Amino acid sequence: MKIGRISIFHLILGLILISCGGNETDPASVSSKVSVPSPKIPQKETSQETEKQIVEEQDIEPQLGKKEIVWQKDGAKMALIPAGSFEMGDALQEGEKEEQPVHTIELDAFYMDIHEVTMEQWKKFKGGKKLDDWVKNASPGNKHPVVGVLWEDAVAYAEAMGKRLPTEAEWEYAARGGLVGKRFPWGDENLDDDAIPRMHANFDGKGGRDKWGEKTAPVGSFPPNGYGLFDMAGNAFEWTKDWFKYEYYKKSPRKNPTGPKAGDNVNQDKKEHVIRGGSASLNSWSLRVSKRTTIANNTFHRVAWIGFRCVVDVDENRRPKLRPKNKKWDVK
Ligand SMILES: [Ca+2]
Repeated sequence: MKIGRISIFHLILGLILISCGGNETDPASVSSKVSVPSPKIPQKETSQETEKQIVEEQDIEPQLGKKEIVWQKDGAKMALIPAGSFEMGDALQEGEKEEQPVHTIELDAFYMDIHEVTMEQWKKFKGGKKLDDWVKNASPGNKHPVVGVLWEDAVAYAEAMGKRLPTEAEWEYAARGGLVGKRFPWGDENLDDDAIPRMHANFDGKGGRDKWGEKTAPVGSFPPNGYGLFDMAGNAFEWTKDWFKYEYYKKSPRKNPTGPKAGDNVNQDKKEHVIRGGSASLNSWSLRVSKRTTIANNTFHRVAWIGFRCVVDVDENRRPKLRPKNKKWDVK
């Protein structure tokens, strides 16, 4: 397996990272209302209670059947990922053992953030709390993806916004963008020659459209995939909801799998969650859409480039489901 460069600098960054974090969510200050950009609200005299109800109904109804919505709470654009089935895993049989066996998965529809959560969104969530210098160095600007995020903090953000993290299966299905059995979100071209991958993703080094060495690019700097999702390959690694277990694919349920009950001990006898998509710090091998990654064996340097994006469930009418405040996402 090929991995990116490891340096003392990265190891220091990683050590700094594991000493920070913590859940600073203020659930009382959030809601889970969604809306389109300019919902029309009837101008008529009503009681406050009735008016609130009308506003919420007006906000939600226009979302029906829309391929893209704007999530009110964090301003994120979200794309509808249609219900369907796909072959999960490494159909090209070129990757790691944990990417096998290829197995059929059926998923309900959901909405997914079209971009990784940005520094700007993260700063608002954290109440302007100062970010570590190394995070600002890796993602130098508000439109860059937030990185250096612990899984627990990503979950806290998602819950505060009335969203959740994607399962590993949802992530791969969405990243494939409707393509079947391909290596990357855009197709199969060139694994060893970086020329084409650099037209589609920010990974270690520069060239073509990739103007960013090991730093992240502003979200949306490369073309979207077939579902309108940007940066599913490269830029920031993305947390998924699932624990990392090497042999999970042998036992995964077919319909809406939510990962194993517990992961393998991969990081100095610690369990870790799955990260997906590769990052600005690793090479094109990690951009493969079936590649499963975790923070294994003290490779903390990878944590520096971990961000995330969120999803929202939809009901049978493809309408976003509102998540009650303070309700923990139950994966059972
Ligand atoms: Ca790059």
